[in-house]
Amino acid sequence: MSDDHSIPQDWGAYTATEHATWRTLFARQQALLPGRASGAFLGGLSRLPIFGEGIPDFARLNNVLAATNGWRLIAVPGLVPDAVFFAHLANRRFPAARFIRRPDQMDYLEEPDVFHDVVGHAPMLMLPAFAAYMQAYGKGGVKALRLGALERLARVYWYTVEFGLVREPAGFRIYGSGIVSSHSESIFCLEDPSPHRLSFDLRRVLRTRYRIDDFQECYFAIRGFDELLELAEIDFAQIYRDVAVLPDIAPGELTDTDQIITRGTGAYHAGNR
Ligand code: HBI
Ligand code: FE
Repeated sequence: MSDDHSIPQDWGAYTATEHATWRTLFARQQALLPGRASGAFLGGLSRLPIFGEGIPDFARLNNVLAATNGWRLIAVPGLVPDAVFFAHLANRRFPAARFIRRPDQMDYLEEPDVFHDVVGHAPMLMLPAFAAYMQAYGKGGVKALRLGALERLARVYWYTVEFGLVREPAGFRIYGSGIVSSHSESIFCLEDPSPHRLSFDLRRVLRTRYRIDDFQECYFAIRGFDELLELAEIDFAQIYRDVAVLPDIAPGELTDTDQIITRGTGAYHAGNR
């Protein structure tokens, strides 16, 4: 492993079982995502050489990603340190895990694998506004580390890149990678009465804790991808100072100023505590 934590993908070394895991995961999402995932996501996916047969070769994906918005996937063993992660994003390199989950982890795993990283993240990198937002997040991450604001900035990533919804003319749609790569959450986030759905608000999101071990209790919907592009142009330093004096908000909590789209019942998590 080099300093930037990259490793060769070594596509030829994937086993038949690993390709079969991909096929199962991909077929499930292919059946679910039309009508649930955003047009930007579905369009990006259709233009990439990502298919149902097996784990894609990053070199082939990179030919298309690089020619479109200058992004590339680089293979990594798994989670990389924050500073390394941000440095890659700032240079339009997305670190994608090489490994795929075991057959007994089809429905749930905490650490991102190649299915999550490729199916979840690569399609959105085909959209110019999103491609710019991700790079800005990398640059912002480097600054947040210096300002001691990483925990807050990470919430923005979580509630947009990983678990974001977007308003489309026909209704709310998914663009968050953590949702589009999850069979159960693709349904839960849009259809279950339990979670809150709120309009995205930067200061609100910077204060909102999140759970990494279960469905989200709150989803934030953007008006469109221009809203993310606007975030990419803001200087967060003053905003960090503003929110530093305000209390954090629990994942399932509502506040007086929330722009509520649907108020959740909280029933799912109440039954799972
Ligand atoms: N590493 N490979 C990988 N993928 C991630 O999504 C990732 C990471 N390291 C750090 C990280 N995410 C987050 O902690 C930051 O977004 C805050
Ligand atoms: Fe992710």
